[in-house]
Amino acid sequence: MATILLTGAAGYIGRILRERLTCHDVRCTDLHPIEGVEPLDVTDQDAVETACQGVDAVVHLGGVSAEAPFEAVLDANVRGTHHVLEGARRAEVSRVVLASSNHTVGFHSRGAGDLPDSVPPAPDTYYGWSKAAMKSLGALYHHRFGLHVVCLRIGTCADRPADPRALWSWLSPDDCARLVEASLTADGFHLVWGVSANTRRWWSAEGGHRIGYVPRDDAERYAAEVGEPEMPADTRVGGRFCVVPLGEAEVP
Ligand code: 15L
Repeated sequence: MATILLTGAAGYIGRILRERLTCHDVRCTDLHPIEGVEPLDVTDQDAVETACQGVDAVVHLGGVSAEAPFEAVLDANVRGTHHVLEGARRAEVSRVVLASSNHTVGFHSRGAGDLPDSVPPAPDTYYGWSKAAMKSLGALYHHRFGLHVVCLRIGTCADRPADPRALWSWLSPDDCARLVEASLTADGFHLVWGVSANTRRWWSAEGGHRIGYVPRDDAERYAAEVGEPEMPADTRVGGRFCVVPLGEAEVP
């Protein structure tokens, strides 16, 4: 059992982890608190450092999770992650798990063989760019200060796949929790695709195996209800993020 600081705990993945990381002492925080979740603004360095005191690990989900104006992702995602890594270092927290995204490499296309974990950045949005910056900040804090950092390049985390793309990009809620559990014991710096054991997956499973992540769910069981992709299928990692207007937040 570990004491974990969870940022972004009121969001969708936050709820998944609150419900599943029950064998740990999880300190839940969010910019917009709800019942059982304390307020924490990751753009406030002092508040983040205080929240890091006495924890074994930080699981950092907090920030902007879709395309947004440049300044918004710079502040919440890049500065916020800097504050988390710096807070962890100052409070002597040895482990940080960072929620990154497939949109860091959104312009890579499907080719022969699985897309490796080590594929270079090719962000599809300011959002994807900010998540790539988070990853390199994580690497900096690992190399400089020896923090154990696992960066999760999350696909489509959802209760079930909702469209043909998710038949390969889906990360089930249970696999999401398995991925974070594995990340909490991995030493060193790792960048890992956050995806389930989907029959149609084309993102490498190697990095996941290296940290002991064994996904169990497969989007294929929903294939009939989701339907097949129209031809020509979009085979870029980022899907529609490759064409959304740059820097414009989507109206829900
Ligand atoms: C993400 O990074 C987003 O946060 C999420 O809303 C989805 O769009 C997901 O990627 C995806 O690519 O499906």
